[in-house]
Amino acid sequence: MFSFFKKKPPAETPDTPAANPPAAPEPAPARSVFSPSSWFGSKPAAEEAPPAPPPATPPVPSPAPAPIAAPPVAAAPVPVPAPAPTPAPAPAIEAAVATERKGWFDKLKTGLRKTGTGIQAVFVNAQIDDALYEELESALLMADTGVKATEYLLDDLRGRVKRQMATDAAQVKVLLAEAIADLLRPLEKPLVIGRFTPTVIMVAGVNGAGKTTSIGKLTKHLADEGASVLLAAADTFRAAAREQLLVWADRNTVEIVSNEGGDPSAVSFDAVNAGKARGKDVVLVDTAGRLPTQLHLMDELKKIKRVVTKADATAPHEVLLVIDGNTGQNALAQVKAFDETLGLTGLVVTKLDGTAKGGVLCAIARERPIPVYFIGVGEKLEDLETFNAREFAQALLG
Ligand SMILES: Nc1nc2c(ncn2[C@@H]2O[C@H](COP(=O)(O)OP(=O)(O)OP(=O)(O)O)[C@@H](O)[C@H]2O)c(=O)[nH]1
Ligand SMILES: [Mg+2]
Repeated sequence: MFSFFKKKPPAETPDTPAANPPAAPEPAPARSVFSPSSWFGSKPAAEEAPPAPPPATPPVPSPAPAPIAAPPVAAAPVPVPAPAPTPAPAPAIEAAVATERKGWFDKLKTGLRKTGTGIQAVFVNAQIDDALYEELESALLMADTGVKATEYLLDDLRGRVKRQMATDAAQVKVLLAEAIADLLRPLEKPLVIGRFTPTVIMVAGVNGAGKTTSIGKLTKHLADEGASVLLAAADTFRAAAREQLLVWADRNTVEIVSNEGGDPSAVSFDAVNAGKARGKDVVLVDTAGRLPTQLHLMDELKKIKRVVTKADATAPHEVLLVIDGNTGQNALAQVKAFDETLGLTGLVVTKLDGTAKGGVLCAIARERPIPVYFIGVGEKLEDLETFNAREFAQALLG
C-alpha cells in the first residue's frame, strides 16, 4: 500500500480508524505514476528505532508495489558508472519509475541549460592543459559554484584525470560529472512521512522563493498518494496567501487552518492540534517570506517553531527552507542564516529553470550540506521532484 506510511502496515484490515477520519475515501490503490518511494522515504531500514514487529498473520504476497529504499536513479544515457544496485523493485514499478524519471530528466536538463552551457563550452575542441582548468574555474564560478566548491572540484577532477589517464576533453567532462555527483550525493535524502502522525513540516524562506507553490505541489502529490494533509496558513500577512494555498490544494482532501491577520504562531498551534485531533498524516505550515536580516521576523519564525513544539512535543519533524535557485551565492547565505535560526532539516531549491546559477548546490554541499529534498524547474505541478545527485550532474553536463 503506501510504503511511506509506517502507520499503515501492509495487509491492513480496516481496523478502527482514528476519530474524525477525513471524508476522503479509504486509501486508494497505489498509483504507479508517482511511486511513493520516488517522493517520500519510508523509515530507513537500518535506523535507530526498533522496526515494526512482523505482521501477526503470515505475509501474504500482495500485488502492492515493493518498497524501493533508495532515491530513484535516472535512466539517463550518460556514461557515468552505475550506482550500487538497490534492492530489486517489482518490475512494473521499476518501469513506471524509470519512465517517470526519464520525463523529469529531460525537463531538468532543459531547466539547467543556462547553468550548464558555460561549463560545457569549456570542453569543446579543448586540450587537457592548464588553460582547460582555468576556463573551467571561471565557468564554475560564473555558475555560482562558489570559490570553495570550485577549488574542491578542480582538485578532485585533476586527480580523476590522472588516475583514469584521460586523454581527451570529452572524458574530462564525464569525470567532472562524476565529481559533481559525488560532491552532491550527501544532499540526497528522501523526506520521511509516517514516522510521526501527523508529520509536521514547517516551511520558511525569503519573499517569493516559492514556498507556497512548493507546498501546493507537495500537497497535491501527498493527496494523490492517499495521505491526508492539513495546511496551516501561517502567512497571515497577505490575504492572498490562503487563497493561493487553496488553489493549489486538492479541495477534497485538504483542509486549511487560517486566521487572516492573526498571529502566525497561533495558527500553527491550532493547525497542529487539529492535525492530531483529525488524524491527519501531514501538517504543512506555510510561513510568510522574510529576509534573514529582519531579525524581528526571524524571531517570529523561532516562535512559530516553539509553539508548534508546544502543540506536539516531537514537532516540527521537518523544518524546510525554500530557496530560489536564481539567487546563487546569496542562497548559501540564506541557508546559513535560516539554519542558525531554526535548525533546518532540509531544503527545497526552486526555479532552477531559467537560472545560470544552479552551481550553488555545489556550494551548499561543500559549505552547509543540508539535504535537498526537492528541486523545482517550473511552475507546474510536475515541475517539482526529488533530488538525485547523479541525475543532476548528468543533466548539467549531458
Ligand atoms: N519558473 C519557476 N517559477 C516558480 C517555481 N516555483 C515557484 N515559482 C513561481 O515563483 C513565484 C513565487 O512563488 P510563491 O510560491 O508565491 O513564493 P512564496 O515563497 O510563497 O512567496 P511569499 O509567500 O510572498 O514569500 C510564483 O509566481 C511561482 O509560480 C519554479 O520552480 N520555477
Ligand atoms: Mg507564500
